[in-house]
Amino acid sequence: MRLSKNKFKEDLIKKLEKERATNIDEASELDIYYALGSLIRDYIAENWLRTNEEYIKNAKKQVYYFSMEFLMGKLLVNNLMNLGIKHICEEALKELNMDLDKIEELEKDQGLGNGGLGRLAACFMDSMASIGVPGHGCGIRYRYGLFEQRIIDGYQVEFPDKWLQNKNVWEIRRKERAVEVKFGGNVRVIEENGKLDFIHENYESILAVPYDTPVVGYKNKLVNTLRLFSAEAIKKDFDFSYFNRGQYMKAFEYKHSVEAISEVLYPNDAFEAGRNLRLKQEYFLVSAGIQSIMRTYKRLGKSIDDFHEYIAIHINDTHPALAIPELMRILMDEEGLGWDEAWRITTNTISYTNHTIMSEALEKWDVDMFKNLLPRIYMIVDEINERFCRELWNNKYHGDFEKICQMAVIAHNEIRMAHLAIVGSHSINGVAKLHTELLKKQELKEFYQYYSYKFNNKTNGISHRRWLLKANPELSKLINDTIGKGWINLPNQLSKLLKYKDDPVFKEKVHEIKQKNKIKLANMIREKHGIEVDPNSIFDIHAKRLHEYKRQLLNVFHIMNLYNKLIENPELDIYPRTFIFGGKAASSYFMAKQVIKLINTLAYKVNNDKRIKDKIKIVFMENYGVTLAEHMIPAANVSEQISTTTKEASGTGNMKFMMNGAITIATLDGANIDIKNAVGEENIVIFGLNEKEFLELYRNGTYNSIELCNTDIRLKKILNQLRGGFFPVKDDEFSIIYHSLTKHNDEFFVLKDFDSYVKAQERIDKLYRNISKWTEMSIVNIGSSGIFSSDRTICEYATGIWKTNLCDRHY
Ligand code: 8GP
Repeated sequence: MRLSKNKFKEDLIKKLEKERATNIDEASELDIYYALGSLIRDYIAENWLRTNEEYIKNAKKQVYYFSMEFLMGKLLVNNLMNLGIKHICEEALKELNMDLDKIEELEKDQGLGNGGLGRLAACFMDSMASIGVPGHGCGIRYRYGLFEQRIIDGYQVEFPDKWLQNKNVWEIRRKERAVEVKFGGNVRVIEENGKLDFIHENYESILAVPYDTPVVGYKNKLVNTLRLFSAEAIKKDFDFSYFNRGQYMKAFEYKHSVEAISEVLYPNDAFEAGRNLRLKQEYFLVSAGIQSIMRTYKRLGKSIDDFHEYIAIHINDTHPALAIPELMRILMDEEGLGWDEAWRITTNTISYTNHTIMSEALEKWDVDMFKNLLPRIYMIVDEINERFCRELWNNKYHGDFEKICQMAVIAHNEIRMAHLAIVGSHSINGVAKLHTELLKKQELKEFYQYYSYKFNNKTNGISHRRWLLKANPELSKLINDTIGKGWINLPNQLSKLLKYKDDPVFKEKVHEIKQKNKIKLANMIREKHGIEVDPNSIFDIHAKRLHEYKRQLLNVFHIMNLYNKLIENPELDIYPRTFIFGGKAASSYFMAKQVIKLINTLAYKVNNDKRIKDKIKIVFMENYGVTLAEHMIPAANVSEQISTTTKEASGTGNMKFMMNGAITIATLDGANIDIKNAVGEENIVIFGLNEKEFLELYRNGTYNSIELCNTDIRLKKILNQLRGGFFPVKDDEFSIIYHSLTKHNDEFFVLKDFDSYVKAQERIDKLYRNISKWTEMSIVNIGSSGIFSSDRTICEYATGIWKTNLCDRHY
């Protein structure tokens, strides 16, 4: 947008006066933050309104991205950037003796997600708006996002994330657009003129109130919407009859039970069976979302028969899979369509992404619980199952009960959400080539054989605007100065950097910027954790959710081995290294939490051992989230992407790190493979079992972890150290880790890949000594990262799945 610095200052001062009743001399940083937020929203408003009007007027096909998680992070600077006024704002604030970075710190992260899946949804929001796809997010406005992690005595301790404690300047509450969501009760079936009517009665009604947040496209005047629903009681806030009798708890029970639905995000990155509240949340989201879409659709004045021509609904994993029976319900019970017509529309509207093959994440609901909570929806799911099983019987598997039972939507008294999602949608995609192949060949093999035409791959991507332009302003400036600004709209243009990989001046600048980013992170580490780290050491970063398959433990064992070697020989020639970790463990995942304790215990021991002369340092950074990632990633030299092969569906952190010039140490898993193909083998460090070797070993069952330990003295020593005496903790503190690797035969092949990993780390050590060569590799990584922009991914979804207006950009 066009705006002068003076006009901006004027507007800001007016806002301060009007909304904060203060003037520029008296204003606190918080006053400035609120005034700024409100001002930016004003700037956005006109385009937001116009975008919506235009969508309606031109009846453009709309995409609704349904997700239980949106990990948006902070929005202030992102919005300024996308409006094209960040520079003006910075300058204006400077003249007023304020600093935008400081103001930004006051904004709370919108942390409504666990990890990869939620952050992907946020990157997709940015890309849809920026490349011009009419796409909106649909989610839950949890009052508490993912817990705040603090490390106390080395342990993770969870605290509520009160992100809404202060006003959220970005959202607009739209009470008048609230819809009712119904739970429980019973369904009465009436037959009239040969037609069945389903009357849902005795239900409990809950109000779903939308809060809309604008999603601003990059300098294109387009503003999409992220709509998050909050649960509210319909009739009464509290029950006076109880209140008057002094039964205060009882008086508020109803209100609290309703609000519980949107109270807190489940802090799990896997499925937690048997949680009635979670099922409630899932239905709450889809019912509210689809009813609100219906309303918008009605305004178009189009026939209900053409619904799928104008609306695409995408479900982010199976969590919103009840969108299928809910859309069926509305089309049949409210719009009066017959089953076949409703089914045609539903399956053509809905598409589904699978994000993991980890079986613990596969959602299954107990039939009785489901039936009680959602009686009408259950009837529809039951009918979907009946029809699907009949179809299988008639078309392909006549008499094959076992196969049909294997594929059924309901079996063994459980509803299988993945099966429902596959049967009820027209597209199923994995998130990286290997992952999609595994879905086809293994996890969903039967479905692929039956519905091969539905399966496709959409390799993940990240918003290069957030993860490079915003997170790494100095590098972005250098890129602009070198190849122009075209890459911001066309990220593939980053490849123009490749011709500078040998240019000494450019290399020197890239190196300098990395150093500066490292110094900033080192300062942050000192301030937050009181640990002194050397910015000239290699910054080796492992940041993601804690999970056994992500193998933070393998990283720890490598460090323990290095430490053991240094104790034996303090003169050992290793390049100084700072190992930095970040990540949260699910609050119920004891093993993962013990790994955090182990990292911190090791950190304490290593960091305080004078004998090793600061050659290695370890830091566990507290409360990893979007904002912390924005500080850590630009400072990384080494990116740890070391999951057990086949387990990481894609990974997106891997893309963020490479885009910022880190060299990846990786297994051939998920999108690491695609990164390797993009940068070439010589610009990434690969180790470990590949997919074939892994599957073979897994299947033939010959792996014996104890035997391996007995033959590798390094491992033997490390495992012994876990058992007691070595760390200042009680002897059985790490017994769960010890047993997982021995008694339970090392399910994730930590020990198996250890030797290969150590060698790969030795290669990193050697490579870094030649800083000129290293920087060249770094530039190749940055220059090859364009295809990992979510602009490319969204373009593929839009053309391949949603069939919305085509992207006119070339990726
Ligand atoms: C993650 C995958 O683990 C990761 O590889 C991928 O990059 C990311 O999704 C985006 O596609 N999966 C999840 O976060 C996930 O399955 N979470 C749900 C269980 C909550």
